[in-house]
Amino acid sequence: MLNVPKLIFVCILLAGCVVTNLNKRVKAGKRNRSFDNRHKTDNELRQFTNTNAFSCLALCSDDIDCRSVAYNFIDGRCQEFNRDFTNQPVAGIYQVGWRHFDVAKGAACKDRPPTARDCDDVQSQGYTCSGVYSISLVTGRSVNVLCDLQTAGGRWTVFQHRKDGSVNFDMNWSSYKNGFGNPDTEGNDKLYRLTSSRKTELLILMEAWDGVWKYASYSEFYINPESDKYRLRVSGFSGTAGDSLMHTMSFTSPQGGQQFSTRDSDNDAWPGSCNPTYHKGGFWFNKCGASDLNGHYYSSAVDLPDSCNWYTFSKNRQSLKTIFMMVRKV
Ligand SMILES: [Ca+2]
Repeated sequence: MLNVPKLIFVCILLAGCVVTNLNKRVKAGKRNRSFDNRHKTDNELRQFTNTNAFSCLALCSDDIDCRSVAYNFIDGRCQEFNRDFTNQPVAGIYQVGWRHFDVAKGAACKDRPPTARDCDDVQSQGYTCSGVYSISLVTGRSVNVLCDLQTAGGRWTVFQHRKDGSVNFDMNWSSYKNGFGNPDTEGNDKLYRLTSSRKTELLILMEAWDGVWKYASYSEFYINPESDKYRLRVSGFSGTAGDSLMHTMSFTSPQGGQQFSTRDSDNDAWPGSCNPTYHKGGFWFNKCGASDLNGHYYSSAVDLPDSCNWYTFSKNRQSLKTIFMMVRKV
């Protein structure tokens, strides 16, 4: 007779070893034991069959919108979810074999390359941990930027990040030109340098207050120089969060795309100034009412026009919990 209990015991050990090894490679796997032997279907993104624990976690680590996985060590099924299991009520039906893992993306790194042009260059030098790196956009001058070296192949230079309300984003033109925070906004001058000399794509990752992550991806993205008020040029949308930037392109002048506006520099298409009448922060406002990822950070999902929001995420102005805006060369 097959020794089933022993087989399961070996499988459990094996899964543990795989996850331990995987931690070194893709920062995967904080085990959530409260979901052991629970089969969940809510928040499922996709499902794979005939996987092992290693490939299940690796698949999630590579997918833009995956935040956690469930792996069934008996039949090899792998589920990806668009939220993690932290602070989530135990749900699903009882089914033997399931193990759940939150997939951490972006662990801290200790080693840093001496010089790098951007996050793409950091990764090509063999560094694989997401975190803050020093890069030189202009010869002889270094700036600290956040690099995402894991999402969808990595190589991303993060130019805007919202994570809490500690940094005021309702800043003036000069602050948005030069950047502020540490380093929460790189500033439009650096963004212009990053996007003007080569074809660049844009990825926006967003988390709602219920823990759900969605993304918006644009295959081409750049901004014009300050002389044209950092006019937005973007096209080629794909993603799960909807195309909220289309609004800023849809009423356009022949130049295409809106200019950047702040509370002290009204370049929007509305007769008044969108900030502060409707919005906060600096953004490529059109005739107001559009999404604003630099809006006021509320500590809950309030539905207000001046919040940091992405309208097509949930068809309202709900303030988002986490935002990453990042670019990489195509
Ligand atoms: Ca105006």
